[in-house]
Amino acid sequence: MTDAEQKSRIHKRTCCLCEATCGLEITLQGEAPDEQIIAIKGDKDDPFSRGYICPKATALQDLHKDPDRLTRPVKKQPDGSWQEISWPQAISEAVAGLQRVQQQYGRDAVGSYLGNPNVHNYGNLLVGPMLLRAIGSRNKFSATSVDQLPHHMASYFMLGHQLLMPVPDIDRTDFMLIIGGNPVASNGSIMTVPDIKNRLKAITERGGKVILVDPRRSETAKFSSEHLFIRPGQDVLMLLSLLYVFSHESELPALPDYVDSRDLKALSAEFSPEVTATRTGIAAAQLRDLARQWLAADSAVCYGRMGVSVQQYGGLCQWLINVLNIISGNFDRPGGAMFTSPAVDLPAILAARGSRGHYDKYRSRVRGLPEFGGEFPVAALAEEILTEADNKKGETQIKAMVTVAGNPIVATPNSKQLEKAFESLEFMVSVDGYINATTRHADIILPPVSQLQRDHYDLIFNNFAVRNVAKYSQPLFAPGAGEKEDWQILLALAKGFNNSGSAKKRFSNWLTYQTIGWLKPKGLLNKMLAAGKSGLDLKRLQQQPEGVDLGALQPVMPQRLFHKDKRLQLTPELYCNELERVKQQLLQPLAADGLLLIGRRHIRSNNSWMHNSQRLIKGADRCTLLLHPDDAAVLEVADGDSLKVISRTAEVLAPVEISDEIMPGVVSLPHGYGHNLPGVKLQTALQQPGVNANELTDDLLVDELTGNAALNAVPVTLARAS
Ligand SMILES: Nc1nc2c(c(=O)[nH]1)N[C@H]1C(S)=C(S)[C@@H](COP(=O)(O)OP(=O)(O)OC[C@H]3O[C@@H](n4cnc5c(=O)[nH]c(N)nc54)[C@H](O)[C@@H]3O)O[C@H]1N2
Ligand SMILES: Nc1nc2c(c(=O)[nH]1)N[C@H]1C(S)=C(S)[C@@H](COP(=O)(O)OP(=O)(O)OC[C@H]3O[C@@H](n4cnc5c(=O)[nH]c(N)nc54)[C@H](O)[C@@H]3O)O[C@H]1N2
Ligand code: SF4
Ligand SMILES: [Mo]
Repeated sequence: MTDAEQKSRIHKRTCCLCEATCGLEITLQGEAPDEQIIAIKGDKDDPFSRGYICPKATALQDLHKDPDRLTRPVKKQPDGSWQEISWPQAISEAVAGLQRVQQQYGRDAVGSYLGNPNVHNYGNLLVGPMLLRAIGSRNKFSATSVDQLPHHMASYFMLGHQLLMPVPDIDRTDFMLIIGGNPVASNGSIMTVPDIKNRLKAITERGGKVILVDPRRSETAKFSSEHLFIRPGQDVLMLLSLLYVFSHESELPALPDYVDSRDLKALSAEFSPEVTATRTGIAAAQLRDLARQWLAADSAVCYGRMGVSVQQYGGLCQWLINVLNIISGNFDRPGGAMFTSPAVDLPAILAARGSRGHYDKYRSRVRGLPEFGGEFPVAALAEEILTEADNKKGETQIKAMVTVAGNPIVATPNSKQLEKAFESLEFMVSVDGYINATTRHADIILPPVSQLQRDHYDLIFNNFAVRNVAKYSQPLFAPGAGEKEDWQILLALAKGFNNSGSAKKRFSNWLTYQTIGWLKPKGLLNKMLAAGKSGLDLKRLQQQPEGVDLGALQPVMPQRLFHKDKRLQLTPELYCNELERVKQQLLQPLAADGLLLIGRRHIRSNNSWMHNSQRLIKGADRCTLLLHPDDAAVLEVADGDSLKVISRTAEVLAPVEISDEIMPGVVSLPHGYGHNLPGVKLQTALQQPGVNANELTDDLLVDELTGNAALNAVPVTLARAS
């Protein structure tokens, strides 16, 4: 054995980049502090991911070593340059700046935005809410309202808890209908499912069917038995027609006795497949065939994701998907829509503290959009910053922002307007490792350690996994001298705020902060594990770093319902009322001209923040406008030509990629690009900056019911670049 071999070690951990939670096996060589990663592979011993990883996992080492990643707090200087400052100075100036704004304008004058990586970081999940409470502002926003808000709301009204979300039992189903999800590129979402390709293949290999409904014949189509095009934004009509066929023309099993329902025949009476076909593009016969296959299958599940959540009727779509799963007899049973029994039972823990979710307790100031779970829809963020408050009415305008692991300027609709809004802020603090489109507006940036320098437990995604699993990962590398984890930064900020309120309240906060600082998120995690039914604790999990399999999903109903009466509400009033708006829309003729813009994801990309890895971005430009050959012919453009894409909010210039994988009348542009803005420090991403699709998406296009942004089916026109 050579010296080098003797000094190599293997580290096992969960990849925290996306929802699939794959097991990694990282080989290192050398001795600290010069230890080098020599390989990142899939961990074959991980009982859940079974050795699968995607290319992003290998980029974890690039993130860790990225020269653009900040490791010290920085403060913006009057000339726009950044200067490193100490942690004590950074925290105290950050708190002082935010408190100054609150003293002048009121508590709500500080807005917050939490981005997606927060849910992949259990320290942030535990300490983030404390910071928001310490800030004490109603103006809270997050990536939820450009994403899964409709799922939470359907769960809240139907099942009684916003986090009790059904998961497709993919490993046992005989029929899977996927609407508006592309798990082969995204690796699954609200369905934590590592190794999706093999799991989809297994369905067809055991004689089952996978049917995909998507305006694009996506990567997932290759693993499906059938693909149907649907006109973007019309899914609600397809789902209502399925409800029509189920309730008017089919024999359905009896509803479980814990379900309360209105007359489904009456609800769907106006949506026969003949009525909706011209709008959806799915012929009546095709739709009936789909319904027939679904009901004939021994077990079946319908799963809908971004394509149906982030559109004008996202709320209704997710409700209807649940309704169809329930009435077809596939709820809470193997092969259908099931629920996890997680080792850390987040819904139960939160419910015990009185937190199941809430809706429309108050509304946003400018547009009057409803809060959900204490957050406003992010489509309303820019207007809350830009619209002057009427002081006589006691209104408060947002004058300062805190962003934590978020890039709203690239991630949320009408980016240009949000940029203008952020430029007008009096003060801004970002907890983030990069100077990007959003954080360049900050006065102070507080950077956390890299993904490999912290421990990990999947507090959220184990709740939405297709098997019951648990796994704890130690940090691979210790934080460098003077580096902090996210939770330490958030806790320091929260402590800094604790100088107002009564002496009693200040003392109780102080006690809480001391306890967290002492226990650390790890200690809290251990307590939460102990409170669960799995019998696991941290010690046990640390003995098995490849993860523990707790078995297939089990029936849990009706005990797991969170409504006090243990009833499942199939047809909550507000959903039924919302159908009126759909009926009105049915009467309007379809716009004859123009195209509809939808999004897309690529396996080598992750929202806006992984384009700084050369390993990932290499190859052809992926930020292209997909266009059907018929539409290309009308415009007389060829592959690689640039086209102007014009919407109500902006126009961008994008290179064209002609393909019949996209439906005629539809164009697709991925999100997460558009890095070439003044001040952005992402040297690798800037080599192929792309354009920001969210300059085209519209803050005024929202699902009225939930407030979720409608980022899909945005009307656009195209023009040749002069
Ligand atoms: N590689 C990679 N993986 C990721 C991410 C990433 O950026 N890159 N992001 C992660 C995040 S944050 C999330 S939330 C998940 C999302 O996971 P998914 O929802 O699986 O991801 P998308 O690729 O957005 O899939 C949406 C699909 O809906 C289709 N679609 C668009 N409009 C409509 C419509 O009106 N109707 C129907 N029926 N379909 C429509 C699109 O063509 C697309 O195929 O992915 C996660 N995983
Ligand atoms: N048009 C269109 N827009 C979309 C979507 C779409 O499909 N189409 N998808 C939407 C979806 S599903 C989502 S989830 C949102 C994502 O919206 P966001 O979460 O706002 O955006 P991200 O691109 O994920 O940016 C994450 C930020 O967190 C930082 N970061 C990464 N890891 C960490 C960490 O561990 N700690 C800290 N403190 N910071 C970290 C990164 O540097 C980056 O600045 O985008 C949405 N926007
Ligand atoms: S699919 Fe890729 S990014 Fe997602 S957890 Fe697995 S390895 Fe990580
Ligand atoms: Mo997301």
